[in-house]
Amino acid sequence: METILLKDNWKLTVLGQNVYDIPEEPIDTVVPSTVYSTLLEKGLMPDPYYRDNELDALKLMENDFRYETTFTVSKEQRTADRVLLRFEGVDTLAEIYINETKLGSSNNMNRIWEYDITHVIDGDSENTEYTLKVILHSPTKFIAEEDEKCPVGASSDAMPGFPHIRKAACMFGWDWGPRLPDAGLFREVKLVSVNTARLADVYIDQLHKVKEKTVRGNIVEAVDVAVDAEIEWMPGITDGNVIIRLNVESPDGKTNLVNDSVCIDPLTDSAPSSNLTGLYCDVRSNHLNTHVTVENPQLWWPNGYGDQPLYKVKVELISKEDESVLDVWEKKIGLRTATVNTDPMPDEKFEEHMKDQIPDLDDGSNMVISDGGRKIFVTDKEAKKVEGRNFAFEVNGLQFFAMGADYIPEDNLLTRQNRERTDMLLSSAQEANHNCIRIWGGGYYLDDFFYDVCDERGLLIWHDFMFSCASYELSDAFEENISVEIRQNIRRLRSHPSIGLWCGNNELETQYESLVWQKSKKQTYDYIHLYEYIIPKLVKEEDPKAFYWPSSPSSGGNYENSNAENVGDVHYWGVWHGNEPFTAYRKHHYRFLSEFGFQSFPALQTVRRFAEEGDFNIYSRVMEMHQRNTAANGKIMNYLSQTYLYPKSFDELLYCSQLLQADAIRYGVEHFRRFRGTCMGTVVWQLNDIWPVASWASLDYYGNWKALHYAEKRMFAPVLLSCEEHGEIDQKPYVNTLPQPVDVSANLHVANETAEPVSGVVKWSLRNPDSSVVKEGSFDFTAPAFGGTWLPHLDFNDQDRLQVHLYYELVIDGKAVSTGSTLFCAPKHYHFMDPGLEVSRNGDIITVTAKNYAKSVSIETEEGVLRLDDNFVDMEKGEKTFRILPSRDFTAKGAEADGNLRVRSVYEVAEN
Ligand code: BMA
Repeated sequence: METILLKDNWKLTVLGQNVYDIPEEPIDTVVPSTVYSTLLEKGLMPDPYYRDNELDALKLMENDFRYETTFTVSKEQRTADRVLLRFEGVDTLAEIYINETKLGSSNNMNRIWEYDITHVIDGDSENTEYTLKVILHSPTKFIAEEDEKCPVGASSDAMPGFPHIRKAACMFGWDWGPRLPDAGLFREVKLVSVNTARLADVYIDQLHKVKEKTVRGNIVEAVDVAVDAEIEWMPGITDGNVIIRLNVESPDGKTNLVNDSVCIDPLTDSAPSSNLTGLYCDVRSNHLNTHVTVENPQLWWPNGYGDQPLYKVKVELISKEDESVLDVWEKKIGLRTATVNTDPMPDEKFEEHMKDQIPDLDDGSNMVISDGGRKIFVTDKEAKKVEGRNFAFEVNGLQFFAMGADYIPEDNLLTRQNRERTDMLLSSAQEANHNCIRIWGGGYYLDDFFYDVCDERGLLIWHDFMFSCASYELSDAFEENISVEIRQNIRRLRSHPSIGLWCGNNELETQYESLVWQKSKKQTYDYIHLYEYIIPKLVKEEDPKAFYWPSSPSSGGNYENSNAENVGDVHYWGVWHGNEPFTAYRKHHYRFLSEFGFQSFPALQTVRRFAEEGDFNIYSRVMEMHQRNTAANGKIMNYLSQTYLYPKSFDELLYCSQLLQADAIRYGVEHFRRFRGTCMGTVVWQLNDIWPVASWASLDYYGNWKALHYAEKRMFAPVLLSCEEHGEIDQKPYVNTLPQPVDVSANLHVANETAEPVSGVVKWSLRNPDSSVVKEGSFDFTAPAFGGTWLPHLDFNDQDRLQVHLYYELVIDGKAVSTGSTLFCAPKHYHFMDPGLEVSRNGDIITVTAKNYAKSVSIETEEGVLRLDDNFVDMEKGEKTFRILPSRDFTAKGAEADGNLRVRSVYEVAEN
C-alpha cells in the first residue's frame, strides 16, 4: 500500500458575490486548510475574532467555495489493484469531481470519505494530469432550508437548524462561541494505492490475569494482547496468501514480543463484508487473529495514580508469497482495564456528617429556569425515590475520584489546532492535577494527536458522541450516516488507553424530559431508538468492553430522572444558571458531576487582543459580542454584588470575576471531595475557550491560566485540607436580613486521594486583619487511603465575624502541603487593612510581601498574564515566593515575563 499526500498546489475560489468583494479567482492554498484560514493568511478578510468582525465572516458562509488541485498517478501506483482518493476530513457539504466526473458527495465532517478511481485512470499514462475539484456548499443556507422542511428544536445560542448537518454544532454559535461555521478540507487528502489486500480494521483485546486485588488496584501478572484484524481483499483477488504479524514493543523499547497468525488465502472463509465503515467497500473480507502475552506488565494509570507506560503495537499484513508487507497498522496502547462502577449504593450509606449541614435560605431545587432563551432543568426532587447507585470510574480495579474539566473545540478555525497546542493545553490540565477530561458532544471527533496526548498525560476521557442540546430527526439516511460516523470513530480511537467511556450525547435526555427541544412526539421516540438502541449496539459491536452511558446527564436512560441526585451523573447548574449562592453545593450529595461551572472574563491583557480601549466596559457592544450567554453579565454583577465592593475599574471588575469563578468552583469541589465515596467525580465546565470570550473556562483562548485554574491545582491536589465554614455567607447573606443568631464555626476536613494513609498535623489560627493571632490550635490526624477524615468542630461564636478570619494548614513532615484561609462574612464587609503589597523579582523567583492579611493575591505584568507555580492565593502578613514558569500561551505572545510586575488583592479592588 502506498500513500501520497495531496498537500500542495491547491486553489481556493470563493464562488459568487461575497461580503468581502473577493473576486472569483483562484487563491493559492494547501490542504489541510479552511476557507477562513486561507483568506486570513492572504489578507483577504479581517480577523473574525477581533471586535465584531464575526458578523461579516458569518455572511461569507452564505457562499459556496471551490477547492481545486491537479495530480498525476505514478507508474507503480497505476499497477496497484486499486487506486483510491481518501479524504480524512471534509467540512462539510461537498461534491467531489475528478476532471468532469463526479465521484460522489459528502455530508459529514466526522467521517472519512474514500472514492475508487481505478477505472477513471485506467489506460492513461503516468504523465496524465487529473483535476480534483471539491465544491463546498454553504452550510448556513443548507440548515435554514432543511429546518423549513423539518423543524427540529435546538439551543437558541446556535443557528436554527444546526442538527440537520453533521458538522460541529458549536460552529453555529454557542453560549461561549461565535457563529463562524467555516468550511474546508480540514484534514489530509491522500492518494492511496492498494495491492492484494489491506487492513480494514484492527481490534485489540486485553485479558488481564489478576494476581491480587488491592486498595491501589489490581496486581496483574500478565496481559494477553490479542489482535483481531479484518482483511479487506481488493476486488477480483483469487490468490495471495497472507498472514498478520503482531509486534508488541515494551515502553523502554528493549523487548519485542512477536507472533504470526495462521495463513489464509482470499477464498478461505472470506465473506462479503457487512460492516458500514463507509470506506472503500471491501468486497470480501476475513479476520485474522494472533496474540502475545506480556508478563509483568506495566499498567497504564490515570494521572496521579501511577505512570502512563505505552507499548508500541505493530500489526503487519504480510504476503506469504514474497514476504512483502502489504499494510501496516501502528498504535501505542496502554495496558489497562477501564469501566464505570454502577453498583447499587443506598442512600443509607450517606455519612453522618451530612446531617449537620446547614441548609440554604434559598431552596431553588426542582426548577426549570429560562435563561436567555435556554431552559435548564436544574435538579429533580423526585430523585430521592430512585434507588441509589455508585458512579465511579474504575481503572485496573481502582475506583478513583474523577477530577477534571469539560473540553470544547480549541478553535473555530479548525486547522489552527495542532499537537503542540493541544499538548500545551492538556499539560495545563495535568499540572492542575486533572485525571480526566470530558469531550463534550457539541464539537467534533478530534485528531489522533489529541488522544495521544491524553494517553501520555493520563487524562481518562469521557467521550460524548457528537449530539448536543437539540432534537434530531431520525430517518434511514440519518441512521446510516451517523452509524458510519460512529463506527469509524470508535475504530479509530478504541485502542487509546485514555478512552474511559462512550456517552450518547450532551443533555438530550434531560432536556427532552423537561420537554425543551423536541418538535414532535416522533422525536421523543427517536431519542430512545437512537441513544438507547442504535448507538449502544454499535458500541457493543465495535468496542465490546467499553462502558456506554446514554446521555450526560443520565440515570441510565428511559427519561427516568436523568438528573437524579443519587444515581448516574448530573449537570448541576443551581449555582450560576439558577443564581443560587456558592454554599448551595452543600445541599447536594451527587454521585458524579459531569458539569458545573461559573463564568469569568479573561484578563485585561487578553481582552486587549480583541477589543479597543473604547470598548473597555462589559456592556459595550464589542464586549457583549464576546459574552454569548445572554444573562451572564447580569449574573456576574449579581454574584459580585453579594461578594465584593464595587470595583473601581474595568480591569478590577475582570479580576473580581475570576475570583468569583475560582471561589464558586472551590465551594463545589471541596464539598464533593469531603464526601468521597458518595460522590466520585467533579468535572468542571469548562476547560478551554474556542475564541477570546467571557466564559466558564479556566484557561483562556490563548491558554493563559485564570484564577480558577490555579485554584483547581490546589483543590484537585491528592491531599487536600478544606474548610466547611459557617457564617454570614450561608445564614445572613444580606445585611438587612432580620437580625438573627449566626453560627460562626468551621469544620476542617482532610481528603486523601492516595493509596497510602496520610498522617500529619493540621494547624489552625483565628486571626485579625493584621494577621495577629486571636486563638490557635492543632490536630493530629490520619486520613485513610482513598478516604478522608473530619477534624473536630471549631466554634468561633464568641468572635466578631467581620473582624476575624481562619488560617489553616496541613503539615506533613514539617512541610505545609495544603493551606487556605476563610472569612465568616462576605469579603466586601470584612475589615481588611491595607496589605501594602510589594513585589520584587530575582531571576524567575518573585517575592511578595504583605503588611497585613491579603486575600486572593495575584501577580502579573502590565503586558501579559504570567504563569506561576501558584497565583491568586491568600497571604498572611509576611513574605511569599512564587516561581515563573514557561508560558502556555499558544501564540507565544502572551506572557511577557520581563514586563513591569503588578500585584493586587481584594483590598485594592475598590477605591479606599
Ligand atoms: C452545559 C453545556 C453546554 C453549555 C454550558 C453552559 O450544560 O452542555 O451546552 O455551554 O452548559 O451553559
